[in-house]
Amino acid sequence: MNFTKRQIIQQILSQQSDQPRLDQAQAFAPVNIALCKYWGKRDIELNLPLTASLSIALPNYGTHTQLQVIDAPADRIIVNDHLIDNETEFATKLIAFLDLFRTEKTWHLEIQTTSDVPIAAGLASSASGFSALVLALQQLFQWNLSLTELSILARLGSGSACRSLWPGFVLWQAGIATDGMDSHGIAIEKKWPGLMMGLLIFHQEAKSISSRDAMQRTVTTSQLYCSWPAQVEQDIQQLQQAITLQDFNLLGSTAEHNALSMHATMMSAWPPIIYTSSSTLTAMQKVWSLRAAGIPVYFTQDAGPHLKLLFMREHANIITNNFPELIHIELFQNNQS
Ligand code: 2P0
Repeated sequence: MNFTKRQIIQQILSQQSDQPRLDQAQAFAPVNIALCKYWGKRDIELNLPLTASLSIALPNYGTHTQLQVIDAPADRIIVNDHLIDNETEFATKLIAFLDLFRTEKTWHLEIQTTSDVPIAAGLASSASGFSALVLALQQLFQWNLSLTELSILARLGSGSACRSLWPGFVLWQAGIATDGMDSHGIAIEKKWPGLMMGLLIFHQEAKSISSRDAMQRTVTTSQLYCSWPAQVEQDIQQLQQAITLQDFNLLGSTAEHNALSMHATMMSAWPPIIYTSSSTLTAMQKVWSLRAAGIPVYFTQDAGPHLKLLFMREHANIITNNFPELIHIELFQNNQS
């Protein structure tokens, strides 16, 4: 049986209010970067993945969302202090998601969303955006849903959003249920003081293809895609082992191998999908030269040309010397470690 998003939401909210109980609410959710990627869906409507994935949250980068109930015939959307047209792609997607929660006695909201991700940083903000939104809705409607249930709701907005409800490492288990009730994020409690991520941002034109379309094209046309589930199974095990043992080389090498394997499946899709640019390749070669010189540094790459470097705090200086433009992020800060 195929389920619709609305059926799943009704199931989750069956005992909960369908009307706002407060006038306003606000929430924050972090960006997450996958160390083992989500690439391919078994259900396009519900954003159910073909495989598990595993991510790390960026503590100080994410989306802040404020909701205010308004007496108006439509929602108002304000992004980084600018009112945007409800016909834009961003607004259409957001309003369509809110529509799923509206019943006959309807309500409208002013949604103010700000992102502390640097402009054009190439960090998909939809994951932190949808998770901040469901957290804010929970407050506004005074639901008492668990983070697991909120993760399922966020997944209906954008798959990877289900990993943005927790700090630190998060596993998104693929699940097998057709209604997707077993497909959500699970926090991995282990902290790793000193672990760092560096954002290496290259200039980017508008994306030639969305990750949503790119993953679907890969699943349907790439002969290499059939090798991806086995790769993920091995990589998730290795990442879990690396996190448990705090084995940095195992973590970094698994993440880098996983990202390159994902890009290999895309490159073998037809028409081919190549997000890598000449700047990406130059930076990869620099990472490999540093490793050959004994500096433990690895990269991961998402659906864009930018790289995210993984390294330990003790090597931050030497890495900055080699990549002066790098944005450094402590993944586990003092109050979290
Ligand atoms: C990830 N990406 O695991 C992978 C790696 C991009 C590359 O999740 O269609 O915006 O909304 O479920 O979550 C980006 O895809 O896709 C993504 P939808 P989403 O982070």
